[in-house]
Amino acid sequence: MEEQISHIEFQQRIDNGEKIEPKDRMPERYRKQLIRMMSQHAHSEIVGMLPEGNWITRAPSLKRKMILLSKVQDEAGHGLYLYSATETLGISRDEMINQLLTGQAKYSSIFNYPTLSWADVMVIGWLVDGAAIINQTMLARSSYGPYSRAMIRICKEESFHKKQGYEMVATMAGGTPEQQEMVQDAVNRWWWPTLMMFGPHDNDSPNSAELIKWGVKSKTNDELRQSFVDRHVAEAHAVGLEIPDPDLKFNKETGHWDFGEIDWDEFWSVVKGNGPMNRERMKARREAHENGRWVREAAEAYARKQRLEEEKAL
Ligand code: BYC
Repeated sequence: MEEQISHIEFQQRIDNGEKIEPKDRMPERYRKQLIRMMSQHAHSEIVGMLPEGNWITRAPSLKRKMILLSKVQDEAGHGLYLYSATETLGISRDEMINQLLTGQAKYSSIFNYPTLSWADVMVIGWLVDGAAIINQTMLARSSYGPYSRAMIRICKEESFHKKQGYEMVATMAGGTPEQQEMVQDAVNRWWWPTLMMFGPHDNDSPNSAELIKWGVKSKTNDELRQSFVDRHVAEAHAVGLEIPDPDLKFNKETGHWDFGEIDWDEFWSVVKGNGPMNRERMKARREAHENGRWVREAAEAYARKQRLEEEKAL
């Protein structure tokens, strides 16, 4: 009964728009759902450094190299804010990393596709960061204080990433026929995987109803996907690019773009670990974790030494 009352009180706080803070009482299921979603989000930021990181040494100019380096570094920062925010729910960073490296935790499907040309870097900035910001602007209003605050800063940076991606796309789309072909090819390969980032259709999304009830999400997967399509079709057409979807059609009655069906078999295959780059991505993360072991051990040894010295001085 007591548990039931606390559930009602908790729901009232959510319905009143109050933020839930780490030391507040919360249903165990709310805590678990947040750990699942926030840790997956953190992993996505870190694994998401790999596809673009692949082009840092081959950027076409010093200016582009510096921009790309900063962008990839920003993604690392996003991962770190999100791991810290998730730690406030009572899980350690070690446990989260272990869940990623042993395949128990997911990360976004989008990062399991290869970056075949420099144009992929531009299109990731435009489409992938563009999708991320639509989703994350919603999450900046999430009911869990540390998650929503982390999102505010992340959204500012993602917004800049998207602008730089679109600026590069627009430049290349206005270039030579070869450059136009290269950027169109990248759009053709990234469009559908980007639509998949928003997750399964609402009818097939087991977590959405609960997350919406608790104010973690305020829009459904399909609503966010539609906002993304509406915004990005207009941006593509503005620079003369085509969207690779024969069913794409403006619907005057709804005021939205209708679009074709996503290949859900491909989506689930990637989510289950069988996408084009899943194995390489996990191998890279495992190696990075092993190669960084000495740094973690050295930092721990230094912290121990500092503590002992502080104790001696007391
Ligand atoms: N990929 O019930 P559903 C970035 C899973 S990185 C893989 O709808 P939910 C960037 C889902 O986890 C930022 N799995 O779930 C970085 C669930 O499985 P579990 C990326 C997916 O939680 C570098 C099952 O399918 N953004 O911006 O209501 C460079 C059923 O789904 C995916 C985030 O991480 C997917 N795409 O909604 C550039 C956003 N979709 O966990 C850019 C934070 C679904 O029950 N996350 N699944 O085993 C979210 O907003 C939500 O968790 C999702 C899924 C929309 C992803």
